[in-house]
Amino acid sequence: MILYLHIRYLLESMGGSPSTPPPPPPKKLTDRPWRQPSTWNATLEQSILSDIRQLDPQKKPNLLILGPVGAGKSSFINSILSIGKGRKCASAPTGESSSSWTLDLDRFTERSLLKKYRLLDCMGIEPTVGHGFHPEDIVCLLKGHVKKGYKFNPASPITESSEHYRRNPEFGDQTHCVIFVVNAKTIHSGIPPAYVQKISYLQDKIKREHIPRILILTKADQLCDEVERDITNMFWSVKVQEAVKTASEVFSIDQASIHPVKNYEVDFNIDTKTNIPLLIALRQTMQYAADRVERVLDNDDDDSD
Ligand SMILES: Nc1nc2c(ncn2[C@@H]2O[C@H](COP(=O)(O)OP(=O)(O)OP(=O)(O)O)[C@@H](O)[C@H]2O)c(=O)[nH]1
Ligand SMILES: [Mg+2]
Repeated sequence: MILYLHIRYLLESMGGSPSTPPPPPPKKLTDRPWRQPSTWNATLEQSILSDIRQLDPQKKPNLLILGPVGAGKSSFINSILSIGKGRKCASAPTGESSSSWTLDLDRFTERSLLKKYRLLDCMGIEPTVGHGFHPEDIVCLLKGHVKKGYKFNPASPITESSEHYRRNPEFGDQTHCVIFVVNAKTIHSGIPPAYVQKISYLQDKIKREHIPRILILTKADQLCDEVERDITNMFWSVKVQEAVKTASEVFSIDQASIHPVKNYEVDFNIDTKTNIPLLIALRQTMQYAADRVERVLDNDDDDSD
Protein backbone atom coordinates (compact mmCIF):
# COMPACT_ATOMS: atom_id res chain seq x y z
CA MET A 1 0.00 0.00 0.00
CA ILE A 2 2.79 2.36 0.97
CA LEU A 3 4.55 1.51 -2.29
CA TYR A 4 1.33 2.21 -4.31
CA LEU A 5 0.88 5.60 -2.60
CA HIS A 6 4.51 6.41 -3.24
CA ILE A 7 4.24 5.60 -6.98
CA ARG A 8 1.01 7.58 -7.23
CA TYR A 9 2.64 10.59 -5.51
CA LEU A 10 5.61 10.39 -7.89
CA LEU A 11 3.35 10.18 -10.98
CA GLU A 12 1.14 13.05 -9.83
CA SER A 13 4.14 15.25 -9.06
CA MET A 14 5.32 14.63 -12.65
CA GLY A 15 1.96 15.78 -13.97
CA GLY A 16 0.50 12.35 -14.64
CA SER A 17 -1.83 10.10 -12.69
CA PRO A 18 -2.84 6.49 -13.05
CA SER A 19 -6.52 7.54 -13.03
CA THR A 20 -6.32 10.58 -15.43
CA PRO A 21 -4.86 9.74 -18.83
CA PRO A 22 -2.89 12.55 -20.51
CA PRO A 23 -5.01 14.83 -22.74
CA PRO A 24 -5.02 13.85 -26.44
CA PRO A 25 -2.69 15.90 -28.66
CA PRO A 26 -4.41 18.86 -30.39
CA LYS A 27 -6.04 18.00 -33.71
CA LYS A 28 -3.89 18.92 -36.71
CA LEU A 29 -6.58 18.48 -39.36
CA THR A 30 -10.20 19.63 -39.38
CA ASP A 31 -13.07 17.15 -39.95
CA ARG A 32 -14.10 19.00 -43.11
CA PRO A 33 -12.06 21.24 -45.40
CA TRP A 34 -12.39 24.87 -44.37
CA ARG A 35 -11.97 26.03 -47.96
CA GLN A 36 -12.96 24.67 -51.35
CA PRO A 37 -11.96 23.12 -53.68
CA SER A 38 -10.79 20.22 -51.56
CA THR A 39 -9.99 17.83 -54.42
CA TRP A 40 -6.81 18.86 -56.17
CA ASN A 41 -6.13 17.27 -59.53
CA ALA A 42 -5.02 18.09 -63.07
CA THR A 43 -8.60 19.00 -64.10
CA LEU A 44 -8.75 21.67 -61.42
CA GLU A 45 -5.33 22.96 -62.41
CA GLN A 46 -6.40 23.22 -66.06
CA SER A 47 -9.59 25.03 -65.12
CA ILE A 48 -7.64 27.66 -63.09
CA LEU A 49 -5.14 28.05 -65.93
CA SER A 50 -7.98 28.54 -68.36
CA ASP A 51 -9.53 31.24 -66.09
CA ILE A 52 -6.16 33.00 -66.02
CA ARG A 53 -5.64 32.81 -69.79
CA GLN A 54 -9.11 34.22 -70.45
CA LEU A 55 -8.30 37.43 -68.59
CA ASP A 56 -7.61 40.11 -71.14
CA PRO A 57 -7.22 43.52 -69.47
CA GLN A 58 -6.97 46.57 -71.74
CA LYS A 59 -3.71 47.63 -70.06
CA LYS A 60 -0.99 45.31 -68.80
CA PRO A 61 -1.52 45.40 -64.98
CA ASN A 62 1.39 45.75 -62.55
CA LEU A 63 1.20 43.48 -59.51
CA LEU A 64 3.38 44.94 -56.75
CA ILE A 65 4.80 42.55 -54.17
CA LEU A 66 5.45 43.88 -50.65
CA GLY A 67 6.28 42.19 -47.37
CA PRO A 68 8.78 41.60 -44.58
CA VAL A 69 12.38 40.60 -45.27
CA GLY A 70 12.74 36.92 -46.08
CA ALA A 71 8.97 36.31 -46.34
CA GLY A 72 9.32 34.60 -49.72
CA LYS A 73 8.42 37.45 -52.12
CA SER A 74 11.07 36.63 -54.72
CA SER A 75 10.42 32.90 -54.24
CA PHE A 76 6.74 33.50 -55.04
CA ILE A 77 7.75 35.21 -58.31
CA ASN A 78 10.07 32.30 -59.14
CA SER A 79 7.27 29.85 -58.34
CA ILE A 80 4.90 31.58 -60.78
CA LEU A 81 7.59 31.78 -63.47
CA SER A 82 8.35 28.09 -62.87
CA ILE A 83 4.69 27.14 -63.38
CA GLY A 84 4.62 29.18 -66.61
CA LYS A 85 7.76 27.55 -67.94
CA GLY A 86 6.93 24.07 -66.62
CA ARG A 87 10.35 23.78 -65.01
CA LYS A 88 12.24 25.27 -62.07
CA CYS A 89 13.09 28.92 -62.63
CA ALA A 90 15.29 31.15 -60.45
CA SER A 91 15.09 34.54 -62.19
CA ALA A 92 14.51 36.52 -58.98
CA PRO A 93 17.41 36.26 -56.52
CA THR A 94 16.38 34.59 -53.24
CA GLY A 95 18.12 33.76 -49.99
CA GLU A 96 18.23 33.97 -46.20
CA SER A 97 19.73 37.15 -44.81
CA SER A 98 19.13 39.52 -41.90
CA SER A 99 18.67 42.37 -44.40
CA SER A 100 16.82 42.27 -47.72
CA TRP A 101 18.23 40.03 -50.42
CA THR A 102 16.33 42.01 -53.06
CA LEU A 103 17.81 45.50 -53.44
CA ASP A 104 16.37 46.86 -56.74
CA LEU A 105 12.88 47.24 -58.14
CA ASP A 106 12.61 44.38 -60.60
CA ARG A 107 9.84 43.56 -63.06
CA PHE A 108 8.97 40.07 -64.27
CA THR A 109 6.85 38.85 -67.10
CA GLU A 110 6.82 35.60 -69.00
CA ARG A 111 5.30 34.36 -72.25
CA SER A 112 2.74 31.93 -70.92
CA LEU A 113 1.08 32.74 -67.57
CA LEU A 114 2.23 36.35 -67.20
CA LYS A 115 1.81 37.36 -70.84
CA LYS A 116 -0.61 40.16 -69.98
CA TYR A 117 0.69 41.02 -66.49
CA ARG A 118 3.87 42.10 -64.69
CA LEU A 119 5.07 41.08 -61.22
CA LEU A 120 7.16 43.70 -59.40
CA ASP A 121 9.64 42.60 -56.75
CA CYS A 122 10.64 45.01 -53.95
CA MET A 123 13.12 45.28 -51.10
CA GLY A 124 11.81 43.65 -47.90
CA ILE A 125 10.26 45.61 -45.04
CA GLU A 126 12.28 45.64 -41.82
CA PRO A 127 10.91 46.56 -38.38
CA THR A 128 13.40 49.34 -37.58
CA VAL A 129 13.45 52.85 -39.03
CA GLY A 130 16.28 53.36 -41.55
CA HIS A 131 16.36 49.69 -42.55
CA GLY A 132 14.74 47.87 -45.46
CA PHE A 133 12.01 49.24 -47.74
CA HIS A 134 11.46 52.97 -47.09
CA PRO A 135 7.73 53.47 -46.34
CA GLU A 136 7.74 56.83 -48.15
CA ASP A 137 8.57 55.03 -51.43
CA ILE A 138 5.12 53.48 -51.45
CA VAL A 139 3.15 56.35 -52.96
CA CYS A 140 5.64 56.78 -55.83
CA LEU A 141 5.47 53.04 -56.50
CA LEU A 142 1.67 53.04 -56.50
CA LYS A 143 1.50 56.04 -58.83
CA GLY A 144 4.09 54.65 -61.24
CA HIS A 145 6.92 57.13 -60.59
CA VAL A 146 9.54 54.42 -59.97
CA LYS A 147 11.29 52.80 -62.93
CA LYS A 148 12.62 49.26 -63.06
CA GLY A 149 16.19 49.03 -61.72
CA TYR A 150 15.70 51.63 -58.96
CA LYS A 151 18.07 50.76 -56.10
CA PHE A 152 16.06 51.11 -52.89
CA ASN A 153 17.65 53.33 -50.26
CA PRO A 154 16.58 52.44 -46.69
CA ALA A 155 17.72 55.89 -45.49
CA SER A 156 15.65 58.03 -47.87
CA PRO A 157 12.87 57.69 -50.44
CA ILE A 158 13.23 58.23 -54.19
CA THR A 159 13.50 61.88 -55.30
CA GLU A 160 12.63 63.58 -58.58
CA SER A 161 16.34 63.91 -59.35
CA SER A 162 16.84 60.14 -59.41
CA GLU A 163 17.53 58.69 -62.87
CA HIS A 164 14.86 56.07 -62.05
CA TYR A 165 12.16 58.67 -61.29
CA ARG A 166 9.41 58.79 -63.93
CA ARG A 167 8.02 62.30 -64.01
CA ASN A 168 4.78 61.77 -65.89
CA PRO A 169 3.59 58.21 -65.31
CA GLU A 170 0.67 56.92 -67.35
CA PHE A 171 -2.08 54.68 -66.04
CA GLY A 172 -0.19 51.64 -67.36
CA ASP A 173 2.80 52.51 -65.12
CA GLN A 174 0.72 52.50 -61.93
CA THR A 175 0.24 49.59 -59.52
CA HIS A 176 -3.04 47.75 -60.17
CA CYS A 177 -2.95 45.26 -57.30
CA VAL A 178 -0.72 44.86 -54.22
CA ILE A 179 0.31 41.40 -53.12
CA PHE A 180 1.40 41.27 -49.48
CA VAL A 181 3.63 38.29 -48.84
CA VAL A 182 4.04 37.13 -45.23
CA ASN A 183 5.56 34.04 -43.65
CA ALA A 184 2.71 31.94 -42.20
CA LYS A 185 4.90 30.97 -39.24
CA THR A 186 5.44 34.64 -38.32
CA ILE A 187 1.68 35.18 -38.32
CA HIS A 188 1.22 32.11 -36.13
CA SER A 189 3.84 33.16 -33.58
CA GLY A 190 2.70 36.81 -33.57
CA ILE A 191 3.89 39.45 -36.01
CA PRO A 192 6.12 41.97 -34.12
CA PRO A 193 4.33 45.32 -33.44
CA ALA A 194 7.07 47.31 -35.23
CA TYR A 195 6.20 45.44 -38.44
CA VAL A 196 2.48 45.96 -37.91
CA GLN A 197 3.08 49.71 -37.57
CA LYS A 198 5.04 49.97 -40.82
CA ILE A 199 2.59 47.74 -42.66
CA SER A 200 -0.43 49.76 -41.42
CA TYR A 201 1.20 52.88 -42.84
CA LEU A 202 1.55 51.19 -46.24
CA GLN A 203 -2.00 49.81 -46.05
CA ASP A 204 -3.33 53.30 -45.43
CA LYS A 205 -1.59 54.70 -48.53
CA ILE A 206 -2.77 51.76 -50.65
CA LYS A 207 -6.38 52.20 -49.50
CA ARG A 208 -6.28 55.91 -50.34
CA GLU A 209 -5.33 55.02 -53.93
CA HIS A 210 -8.19 52.44 -54.05
CA ILE A 211 -5.79 49.72 -55.10
CA PRO A 212 -6.94 46.16 -54.32
CA ARG A 213 -4.83 43.99 -52.00
CA ILE A 214 -4.37 40.30 -51.49
CA LEU A 215 -2.21 38.46 -48.99
CA ILE A 216 -0.10 35.38 -49.57
CA LEU A 217 0.97 33.27 -46.60
CA THR A 218 4.17 31.50 -47.60
CA LYS A 219 5.99 28.60 -45.96
CA ALA A 220 2.76 26.78 -45.06
CA ASP A 221 4.93 23.64 -45.23
CA GLN A 222 7.02 24.92 -42.33
CA LEU A 223 3.96 25.90 -40.31
CA CYS A 224 2.19 22.54 -40.43
CA ASP A 225 3.93 19.17 -40.73
CA GLU A 226 0.75 17.65 -42.24
CA VAL A 227 1.06 20.16 -45.11
CA GLU A 228 4.74 19.38 -45.44
CA ARG A 229 3.86 15.67 -45.64
CA ASP A 230 1.06 16.20 -48.16
CA ILE A 231 0.28 19.64 -49.58
CA THR A 232 -3.33 18.64 -50.28
CA ASN A 233 -3.86 18.89 -46.50
CA MET A 234 -3.60 22.69 -46.87
CA PHE A 235 -7.34 23.43 -46.57
CA TRP A 236 -7.72 20.84 -43.77
CA SER A 237 -4.87 22.16 -41.62
CA VAL A 238 -5.93 23.70 -38.27
CA LYS A 239 -2.74 25.78 -38.03
CA VAL A 240 -3.08 27.14 -41.57
CA GLN A 241 -6.73 28.02 -40.94
CA GLU A 242 -5.73 29.85 -37.73
CA ALA A 243 -2.97 31.71 -39.60
CA VAL A 244 -5.49 32.84 -42.25
CA LYS A 245 -7.88 34.13 -39.54
CA THR A 246 -5.09 35.97 -37.68
CA ALA A 247 -3.68 37.47 -40.89
CA SER A 248 -7.17 38.69 -41.77
CA GLU A 249 -7.40 40.56 -38.44
CA VAL A 250 -3.85 41.96 -38.53
CA PHE A 251 -3.99 43.10 -42.16
CA SER A 252 -7.72 43.95 -42.39
CA ILE A 253 -8.02 41.80 -45.48
CA ASP A 254 -10.99 39.46 -45.89
CA GLN A 255 -10.15 35.79 -45.42
CA ALA A 256 -11.16 34.97 -49.01
CA SER A 257 -8.30 37.21 -50.21
CA ILE A 258 -5.70 35.39 -48.11
CA HIS A 259 -3.90 32.49 -49.75
CA PRO A 260 -1.63 29.99 -48.02
CA VAL A 261 1.01 28.54 -50.36
CA LYS A 262 4.23 26.61 -50.46
CA ASN A 263 6.75 28.13 -52.83
CA TYR A 264 8.98 26.04 -55.04
CA GLU A 265 12.06 25.94 -52.93
CA VAL A 266 13.81 22.66 -52.44
CA ASP A 267 11.69 20.86 -55.03
CA PHE A 268 13.29 20.24 -58.38
CA ASN A 269 10.14 19.26 -60.25
CA ILE A 270 6.97 21.23 -60.89
CA ASP A 271 3.82 19.37 -59.81
CA THR A 272 0.09 19.91 -60.04
CA LYS A 273 -0.55 19.83 -56.29
CA THR A 274 2.02 22.50 -55.40
CA ASN A 275 0.81 24.58 -58.37
CA ILE A 276 -2.84 24.69 -57.30
CA PRO A 277 -2.65 27.02 -54.25
CA LEU A 278 -0.13 29.24 -56.07
CA LEU A 279 -2.43 29.46 -59.10
CA ILE A 280 -5.51 30.15 -56.95
CA ALA A 281 -3.63 33.13 -55.44
CA LEU A 282 -2.41 34.33 -58.83
CA ARG A 283 -5.87 34.06 -60.41
CA GLN A 284 -7.42 36.24 -57.73
CA THR A 285 -4.66 38.85 -57.97
CA MET A 286 -5.04 39.00 -61.73
CA GLN A 287 -8.83 39.28 -61.49
CA TYR A 288 -8.61 42.10 -58.94
CA ALA A 289 -6.04 43.93 -61.10
CA ALA A 290 -8.17 43.47 -64.24
CA ASP A 291 -11.18 44.87 -62.32
CA ARG A 292 -9.11 47.87 -61.27
CA VAL A 293 -8.03 48.56 -64.88
CA GLU A 294 -11.62 48.19 -66.11
CA ARG A 295 -13.03 50.48 -63.42
CA VAL A 296 -10.51 53.28 -63.98
CA LEU A 297 -10.82 53.15 -67.78
CA ASP A 298 -14.64 53.07 -67.56
CA ASN A 299 -14.56 56.10 -65.23
CA ASP A 300 -12.33 57.93 -67.71
CA ASP A 301 -14.88 57.20 -70.46
CA ASP A 302 -17.71 58.48 -68.23
CA ASP A 303 -15.77 61.68 -67.52
CA SER A 304 -15.36 62.37 -71.23
CA ASP A 305 -19.12 61.97 -71.91
N1 LIG B 1 10.10 25.96 -46.83
C1 LIG B 1 9.86 27.07 -47.54
N2 LIG B 1 10.85 27.97 -47.71
C2 LIG B 1 10.57 29.09 -48.43
C3 LIG B 1 9.28 29.33 -48.99
N3 LIG B 1 9.31 30.53 -49.63
C4 LIG B 1 10.58 31.00 -49.48
N4 LIG B 1 11.34 30.15 -48.76
C5 LIG B 1 12.75 30.37 -48.35
O1 LIG B 1 12.81 31.59 -47.60
C6 LIG B 1 14.00 32.29 -47.86
C7 LIG B 1 13.69 33.73 -48.26
O2 LIG B 1 13.01 33.72 -49.49
P1 LIG B 1 13.05 34.96 -50.50
O3 LIG B 1 12.14 34.63 -51.62
O4 LIG B 1 14.43 35.38 -50.81
O5 LIG B 1 12.35 36.05 -49.58
P2 LIG B 1 12.13 37.60 -49.91
O6 LIG B 1 10.83 37.97 -49.28
O7 LIG B 1 12.26 37.86 -51.36
O8 LIG B 1 13.33 38.24 -49.08
P3 LIG B 1 14.07 39.67 -49.25
O9 LIG B 1 14.29 39.95 -50.69
O10 LIG B 1 15.32 39.46 -48.48
O11 LIG B 1 13.16 40.67 -48.58
C8 LIG B 1 14.75 31.53 -48.94
O12 LIG B 1 15.76 30.77 -48.34
C9 LIG B 1 13.69 30.64 -49.53
O13 LIG B 1 14.29 29.44 -49.96
C10 LIG B 1 8.24 28.34 -48.77
O14 LIG B 1 7.07 28.48 -49.18
N5 LIG B 1 8.60 27.23 -48.04
MG1 LIG C 1 13.48 39.13 -52.39
